[in-house]
Amino acid sequence: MTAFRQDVATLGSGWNKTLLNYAKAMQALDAQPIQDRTSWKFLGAMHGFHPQLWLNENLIKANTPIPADLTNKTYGNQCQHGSWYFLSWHRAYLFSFEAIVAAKVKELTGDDWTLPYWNYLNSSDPKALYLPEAFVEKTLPDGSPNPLCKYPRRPGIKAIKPGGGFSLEAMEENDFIVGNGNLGFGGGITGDFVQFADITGELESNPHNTVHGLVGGYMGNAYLAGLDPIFWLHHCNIDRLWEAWMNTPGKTMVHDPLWLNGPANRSFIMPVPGDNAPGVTFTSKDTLKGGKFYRPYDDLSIGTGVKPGVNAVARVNMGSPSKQTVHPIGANAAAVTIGSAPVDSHIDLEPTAASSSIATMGATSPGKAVARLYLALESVRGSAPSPLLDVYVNLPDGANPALVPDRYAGSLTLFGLNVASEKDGEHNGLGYTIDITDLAQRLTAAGDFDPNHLRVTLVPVEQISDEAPITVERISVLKRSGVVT
Ligand SMILES: [Cu+2]
Repeated sequence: MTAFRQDVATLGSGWNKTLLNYAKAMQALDAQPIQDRTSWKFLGAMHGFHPQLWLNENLIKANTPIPADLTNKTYGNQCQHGSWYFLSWHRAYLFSFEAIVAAKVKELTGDDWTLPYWNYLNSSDPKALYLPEAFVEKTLPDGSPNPLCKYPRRPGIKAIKPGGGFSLEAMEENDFIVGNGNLGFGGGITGDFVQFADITGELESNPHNTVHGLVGGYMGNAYLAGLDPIFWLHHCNIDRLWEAWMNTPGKTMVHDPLWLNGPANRSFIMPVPGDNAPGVTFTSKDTLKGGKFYRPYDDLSIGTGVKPGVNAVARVNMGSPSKQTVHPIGANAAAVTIGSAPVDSHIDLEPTAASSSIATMGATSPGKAVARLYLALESVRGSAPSPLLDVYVNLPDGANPALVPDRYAGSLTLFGLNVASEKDGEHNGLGYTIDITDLAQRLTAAGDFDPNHLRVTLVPVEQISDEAPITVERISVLKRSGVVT
């Protein structure tokens, strides 16, 4: 491997050497049986594995022996989502994958190989939203089928086409985990191993989940996503965004031993190159700088929304994350079901807490109380793999949401909802938060914020219908409080 992971856009158009070698290695690994821990399918199944679905998709046959590694709670179904292990687990997953592909490239061509990243939020690159050409070409230069587009995506996709919610806003968050763990950059506290836990971190929600949904096909289903070769370039960029965030002054990483040494009840494990060589177990701290699963990047500024090393805090610092508090200041009365039509839900607020939130939101002087407001969608469940939901606040009666963009709170790609809703006793649906601080300020300025209540409208956009509805157990408003430092 060469030293630094690079932006795929800087490696040359079409079949540059890195992507041609990637294709050759992928083809060879994809031809290996799933019993090999370095096979393409085994690597994909480590993210998510559902035997019946894989059978339906013709990825395995009825008589394919399924390696015990995939079903005995060691290697299979490990991917961590809705959890503070999301970033560390995926970082080690990338490292292991990159080493296995690099070894195959070496064997086939003698070349070194490093996993590149897809810098889709690089505003200085007009082609940033385009999948690299090599991922959409029908054939390799020699005319044979292109393995990099072997598995399905949205039909005809050449570029991702984001709606309103695709952004680097997560990078403005200053804290990996806040207060009791309901909010933050990196996901909710889960001391134990949970493939899909309950609180989605800001970076995971957007751009991570968003890109999974926008590419679609296998990328839109956590049980299949790891099979699409573009998955790895996407996650490489997510990993780079985390690294950029950690290197920016004013950001507070988690130092809890539960995170550093976790999970508590089960070891994460990754395969290494070689024929079923023993895997390597690890904890989150092994993925940090100096750890055995750490890899550096060529650049942490372009397309990341931050300037590592430069003290330019985008958002007022609310003090030590452990001293900040997060409290619900209102919730709706009952679970809501969303089918093919938008659904309104009414939230009664504690008026004093709501008013004080509004009054302190804009605080910037050190020592002053400061607040932010969030909508929390708790225990969201459904059968589809990545439904898309738009969320609005205080829409005027009967208004067409599309015509009232100033009431738009955000979009949620519910990536992994099918996994998180499995009735296996291990899953409880997924939780999401949307920062509505700026929106509440806009509403206040327009005279449309009533501290006694809020109306939330959930608009189904994709993969939500009367036949395949989603349910939201509770919608609450969270007040995050701190002191400007
Ligand atoms: Cu992912």
